[in-house]
Amino acid sequence: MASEGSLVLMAALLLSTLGCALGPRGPRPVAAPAAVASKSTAPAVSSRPNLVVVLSDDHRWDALGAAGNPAVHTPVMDGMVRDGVYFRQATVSVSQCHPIRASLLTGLPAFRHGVYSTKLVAPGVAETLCKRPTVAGLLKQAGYHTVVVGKWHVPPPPWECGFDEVRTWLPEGGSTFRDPELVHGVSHEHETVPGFTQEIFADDALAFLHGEAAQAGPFLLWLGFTAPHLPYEPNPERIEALYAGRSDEELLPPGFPRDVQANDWRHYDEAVSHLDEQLGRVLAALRETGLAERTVVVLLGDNGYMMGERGIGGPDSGANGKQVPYESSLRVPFVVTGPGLPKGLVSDLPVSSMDLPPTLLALAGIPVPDSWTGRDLVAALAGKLEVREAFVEWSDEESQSFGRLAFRAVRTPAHKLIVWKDPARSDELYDLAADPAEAANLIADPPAQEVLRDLRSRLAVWMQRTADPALSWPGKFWACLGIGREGFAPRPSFQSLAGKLSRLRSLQLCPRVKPRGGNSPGLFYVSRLRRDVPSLAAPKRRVRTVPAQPAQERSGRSSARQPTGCAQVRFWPHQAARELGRLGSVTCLPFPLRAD
Ligand SMILES: [Ca+2]
Repeated sequence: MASEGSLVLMAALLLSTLGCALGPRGPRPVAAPAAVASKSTAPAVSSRPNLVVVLSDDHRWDALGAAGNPAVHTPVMDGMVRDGVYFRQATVSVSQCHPIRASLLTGLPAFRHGVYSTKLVAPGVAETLCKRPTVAGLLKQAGYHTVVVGKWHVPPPPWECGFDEVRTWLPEGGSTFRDPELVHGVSHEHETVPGFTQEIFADDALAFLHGEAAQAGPFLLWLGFTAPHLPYEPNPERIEALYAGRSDEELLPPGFPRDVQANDWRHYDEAVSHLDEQLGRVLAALRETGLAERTVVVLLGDNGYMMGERGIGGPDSGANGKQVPYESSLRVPFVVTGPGLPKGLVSDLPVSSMDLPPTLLALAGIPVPDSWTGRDLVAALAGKLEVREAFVEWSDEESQSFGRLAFRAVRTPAHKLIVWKDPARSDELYDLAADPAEAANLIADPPAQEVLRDLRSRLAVWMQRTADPALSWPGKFWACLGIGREGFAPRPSFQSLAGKLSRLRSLQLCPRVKPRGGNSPGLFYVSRLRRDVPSLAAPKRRVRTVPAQPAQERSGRSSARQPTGCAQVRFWPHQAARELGRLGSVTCLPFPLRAD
């Protein structure tokens, strides 16, 4: 974990009370990169606007003209970008239809709600998922008329999840692109509906928008298209004509590798364009009915798709072209338009799909549940809260078809850290600005260690805040000691942290800390265990003191010395986190940090 002779302090938190806070919800204004257009004034959003949430399916970030891809034809989406806010760094919190849709409804990470993947769902989720607060349920309680059309793909049916009106819907994850088998209303009976699937959904959305309930408002319209998810085709001839006469090479987006076996970009782009056309019909209906003036429209891809990059999602991959923590799997189109929102604002804030649920509630003036991990993006645009990074998970560690590759990741527009559960698999750090293809893993690159420490600290804080069970992954998130609940130092050094810790009455660190490599339990030294740290002074089952022992006897490293008068405390990190967390002023967080 650390080089010989280095000091590793298993800890990372600083205190707001010590004047060093940089809390995850800190009040610092949004730092807008120079390339980003920004407004100096806070947007004034209309009171209780209608909300239309349009979900595209397996929609890569760059399958969008406004993303800089000249090959794909998306005039309607590009128009939304001109009319609203385009979050071009948006990522999903989990890259698959089933878990992400449960997250969008419940505001919770997959590891919390239990829909881990299409193949792994915690027992009883169908009965319990929508017993929790949901976006639709909370809006309904607040007087919104809540309507669903299109792809659902959540374990309980929509009427159990807060929807008043269930129109034409697809319970499952996918369907044919023409003459699909769909369900009408509160039913589980499928019937074949003639026509193109995207048009059927748009037709039904239009039927609602032209009705009395829409005019009465306010409403939530949850509109799930199935494009451009497999099978990509058939699409209408007028859509096919958009790409006729162009070579496959011409249809690759800029930046897509030319040396991989690419998936079917022609039909994928057709599917995007057909969706774009149908979205245009929805937006036109909003204008024709006068609803546009009081309606916020969100376009969000539910996950990306690798389309053959890194050998993933190629021609024979079926639907398994996502799940992974790389850019084309995680990044999606995310555009918001509506009254009072900025127009033509291109934002590089590292927003997440997890931010949509609280943003919807905030737009409606509804308090956001404390358990929700996302951020109100309207407040972020106004500089009222900070959006510094996005977090990503894959929590299905059992399904062979997804590689049994559970991970956590933290991403900024500049960098990404991926931590795999598998201890044999190297973690990954990428400089996204210099290396957007994520070709060079910088995890062991000496100049990158400062960035690595920073991202680890951010991930640690988030995992602690969300009580992420991945804290118990052996050998990954072992051992650290932090102080305070409100914030952390992005790069705490041993000296600075030891100095601050020494000001606490409860606990003092020894001046030297010896790293302990390998798996948990972690090990750290404290010079004194005071009576007001009862769970350490009177150790419990897994938090216990052990006799002092020269470090070189364990490690054979002569440079490590047991500090005189210090005690060792051996602990399993997640239990220690819990024990220390009870103290109020002391919280344990994962990840070792190298000392100065
Ligand atoms: Ca999807």
